[in-house]
Amino acid sequence: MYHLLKGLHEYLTRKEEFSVIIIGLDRAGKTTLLEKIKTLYNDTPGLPADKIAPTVGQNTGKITLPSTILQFWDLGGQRGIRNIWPRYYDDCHAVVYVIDAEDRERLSEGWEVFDNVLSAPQILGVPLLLLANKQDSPNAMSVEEIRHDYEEWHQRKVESARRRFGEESETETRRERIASLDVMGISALEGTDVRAAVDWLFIRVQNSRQRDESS
Ligand SMILES: Nc1nc2c(ncn2[C@@H]2O[C@H](COP(=O)(O)OP(=O)(O)OP(=O)(O)O)[C@@H](O)[C@H]2O)c(=O)[nH]1
Ligand SMILES: [Mg+2]
Repeated sequence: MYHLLKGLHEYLTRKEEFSVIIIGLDRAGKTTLLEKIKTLYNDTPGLPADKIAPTVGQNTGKITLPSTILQFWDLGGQRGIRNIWPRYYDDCHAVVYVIDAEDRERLSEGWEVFDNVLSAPQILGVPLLLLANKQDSPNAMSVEEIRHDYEEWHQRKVESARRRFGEESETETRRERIASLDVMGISALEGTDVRAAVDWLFIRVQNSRQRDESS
């Protein structure tokens, strides 16, 4: 009887675990975001911003939400180590792509890399959130400006491919994904809207699990 009740209790209180990868160019603020998430959700606070060094490899962090555990993988964004990202694509349930909204000079490099991420077949159906970080800075571009900049960049790319190859390189799925892309503004440093981003992840991983179960 004890084992039966224990089993039932475990079943009712079990938490499903989802993996979320945090990617983006070096200095976008990925580790600052991860550490802020830890501070906001865990009893043990994450590292303060002045103790964070560039990531060589990965950092991890786990938070517990109702019936759900989110396991974060913050991957280094320097050019030479971006090639490790695809190794995480197969097992991830959501992708967070962080943009430094303050660094206008590196925006197109950021879009180039983002475009590569979007073309990975493993994450085609995976929820993807674009975060315009550093909104605390007076020089930061707003969410609308960031979205607009990406759409313009993308349009230029599609047109140049059409001119060069004379054909439509864009698939319907990809077009839909870009049209429905969610962009949110945050300050990882100050924690502004970080909870809203985590709520988005929580809802989207739950929804995609329900879709998987019913298919
Ligand atoms: N003003 C401001 N600065 C930020 C914010 N988030 C991060 N930074 C700063 O941006 C710099 C880079 O932050 P990191 O978190 O190390 O960036 P990263 O994306 O992890 O970089 P890599 O590990 O090299 O890929 C640091 O000086 C941070 O303090 C933010 O929201 N606002
Ligand atoms: Mg880092």
